[in-house]
Amino acid sequence: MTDRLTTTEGLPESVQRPGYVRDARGTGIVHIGLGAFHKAHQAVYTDDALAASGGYWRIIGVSLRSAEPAAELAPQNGLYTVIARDAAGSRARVIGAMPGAYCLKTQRQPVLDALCAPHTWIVSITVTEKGYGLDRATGGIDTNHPAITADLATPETPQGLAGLLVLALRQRRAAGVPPFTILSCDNLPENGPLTRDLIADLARHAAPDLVNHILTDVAFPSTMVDRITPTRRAQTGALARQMMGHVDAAAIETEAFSQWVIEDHFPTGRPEWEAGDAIFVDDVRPYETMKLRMLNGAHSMLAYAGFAAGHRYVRDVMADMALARLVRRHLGAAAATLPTLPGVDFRGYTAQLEDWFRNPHLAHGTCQIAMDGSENMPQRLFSAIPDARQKAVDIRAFAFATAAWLRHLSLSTHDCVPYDSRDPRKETLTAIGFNRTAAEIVQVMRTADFIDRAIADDTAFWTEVTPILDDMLSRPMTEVIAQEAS
Ligand code: CS2
Repeated sequence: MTDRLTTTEGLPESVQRPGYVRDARGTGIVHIGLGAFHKAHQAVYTDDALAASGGYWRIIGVSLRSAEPAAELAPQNGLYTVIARDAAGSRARVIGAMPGAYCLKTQRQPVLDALCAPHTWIVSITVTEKGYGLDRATGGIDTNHPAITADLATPETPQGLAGLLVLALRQRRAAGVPPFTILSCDNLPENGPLTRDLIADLARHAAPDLVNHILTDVAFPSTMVDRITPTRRAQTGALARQMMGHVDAAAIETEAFSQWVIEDHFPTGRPEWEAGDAIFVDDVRPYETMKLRMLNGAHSMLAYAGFAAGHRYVRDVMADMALARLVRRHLGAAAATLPTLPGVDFRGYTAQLEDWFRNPHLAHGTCQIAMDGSENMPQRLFSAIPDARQKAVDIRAFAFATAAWLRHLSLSTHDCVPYDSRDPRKETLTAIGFNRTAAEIVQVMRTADFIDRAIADDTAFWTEVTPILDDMLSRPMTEVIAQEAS
């Protein structure tokens, strides 16, 4: 029987391992949201930083609800393998940046102790868009979000991100410990200020005397993060065992490319993430808008259309010539809505994105990307429309992507095979999208509270969406795609 990965001793030569003595490095970061993405991204940059210049920057991982990520890491001394896959092959790297991890739901006190420790200088976050509990219309808390409701009712035992941060900041202040810097790494526009306003709004209700402290003393740098990281599949374990000679229950697969653009505003210090090629800038926004509209926007379009056309993975979508053409059209339209970005060539970026999407070694599920549309579509798709209007860019690509999303809400393929929708607004969306005509769906969707008023009122846009949706609901998606691409 193969042993569990517990040490970096004796691993095959080909495996990259931490370039520092793990136990000599203390912890300085608490990371909330212990999914594959964090393990493939920020933790890797931190590993590079620790190897390059040391510092007390190891990471305590926290998942809010699932006990699994911490349980997987515990018997492995926090070690896990990142397998980067592309045409050049598969490369395994053991990450040592995370000595331990906890689950808030089952291990509340150790989580609070870690957040309140004076040596915790950064709290980073990847809880996905739906984890914030954000009311998009106000930029404050969504009082219907289950975690926000819970945290307002019982602020001393928070369950969600905002409640946890407010309590930790409150306890730190009471103990005379300066606040940590809060670093959102989710695909949300202006994720720094967005997180600040959310936390401040929760405090307004739960701890009013903390609001000023949050707004004036806590730093919230913005970031743009990028690394395509599918959820773990059954074969990931077998691959890890083959490459490492050990069982690694926490192994993940990811693409070889990785990017991190960070606003350099860390009054409480930070690791030398430049060592992993992170880029520090004064203003992240142009990068973030580019990534959200191009990579993530095209991802959403190809996931909704590709899923309905029977494509399981992104690589299958890219092998469908008609759909690949629509991906290119979408990328072109999204790029045309953006302001120029010095040093960035959108055509080159488009070619790179197509290459990453084609990666035959990555099993990135269309059903994975097709989750949480109500949280994703605003910044990925809808935000481009006013700019498209202003720059006289054809909105057809955005109308097609929107129709594909709305078609997904019908919860049944053209052959009447049912599937489930995964979205925090599932009930509302099902009521909108199930068993209705295209015109009815569009009409109701335009009144939804998560759609920006300017977009909802753009009648010409919705007039373009309706016949495409009608087609998608009445004909096989492959036919609709072929016609659209011709
Ligand atoms: C994807 C992203 O699942 C999705 O919605 O669009 O997770 C995407 O893979 C990452 O943002 C890439 O950095």
